[in-house]
Amino acid sequence: MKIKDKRILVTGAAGFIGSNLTHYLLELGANIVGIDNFFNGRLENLDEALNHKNFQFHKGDIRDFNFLLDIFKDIDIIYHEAAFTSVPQSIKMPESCNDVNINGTLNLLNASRKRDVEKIIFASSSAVYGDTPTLPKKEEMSRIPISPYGVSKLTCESYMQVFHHVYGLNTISLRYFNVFGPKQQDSPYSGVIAIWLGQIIKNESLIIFGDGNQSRDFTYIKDVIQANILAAENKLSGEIFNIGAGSPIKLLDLAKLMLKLTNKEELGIIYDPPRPGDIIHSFADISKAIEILKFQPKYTQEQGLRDYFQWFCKKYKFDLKIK
Ligand code: UD2
Repeated sequence: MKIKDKRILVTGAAGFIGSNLTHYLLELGANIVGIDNFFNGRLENLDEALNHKNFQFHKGDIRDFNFLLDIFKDIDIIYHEAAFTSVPQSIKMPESCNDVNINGTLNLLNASRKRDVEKIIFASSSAVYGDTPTLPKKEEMSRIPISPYGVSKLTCESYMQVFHHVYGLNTISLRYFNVFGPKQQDSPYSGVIAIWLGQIIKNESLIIFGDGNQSRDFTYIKDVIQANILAAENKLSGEIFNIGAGSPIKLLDLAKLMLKLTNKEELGIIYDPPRPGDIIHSFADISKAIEILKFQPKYTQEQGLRDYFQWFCKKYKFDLKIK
């Protein structure tokens, strides 16, 4: 199957991952239908796509079944990136997280069945593992989420598998590990790298929640896109894959690295209390994706950070001296 010949629906197309995916797929020559309700997404993220002849955009919500049926015309593949994405926000608003992530995903699956969609690739999360002590995380290990967000992603994975087994729909879930890169927004509910870059730009100290010994397997967006293309081209269905860099970094080391790369070491670090619902360590075993999907991450965290900072400076005309 060649993805460039396909008609693809991207949910959450104006969000961080959805918009990066949309632009890449357009470059490949695919036809894209993008949807977003602008809860997290921003039209600005779709700048270069909006005038593209192969791109159609519809504002709407995945919880609206009739909206989905209307726009599901000859869709071959769905990349389901629309989500309630923030762990701390899910702790404040568990019902909203449940509604968007679980009910929205179920709606999408039902609409896909009705319209004979070939394949759905679902954006899951390493949050499904929770804080179980064994590292690195392998797909078959126990999953004990510790936030409503984690519960919602785990439930959606189960729905992906059930729709594969019961209705014969082709589904794949990709468990993303802390994705970062261009178009990630600096907001209190965004990923830490985008927040810290915002602090660097404003010449503020970087704020670490906790002692900075927690670690994450930060994964560059371009590697996540690679995984999504491979997942669409693979014939397997009902499967789940970890998608990470496979190399964890402590938050304190990440903060120091970001300050060093931007020549802003003088800004320093401030420690705030730990965040409730935070996982301590997260680290992906990506051998299944390497073996079956032929996934091969190309960016170390340092390379990813450089690429991201360079994009940011060009886009927003900031003059950071990147090392
Ligand atoms: C990220 C994703 C989530 C999910 C998860 C997978 C975002 C917003 N969230 O959640 O969708 O896929 O990964 O595990 O992308 N931190 C600070 N200072 C800050 C902000 C955060 O120290 O200003 C810490 C935070 O306490 C945590 C770590 O940085 O220990 C990562 O936080 P995050 O919000 O970037 O990502 P996470 O792992 O909660």
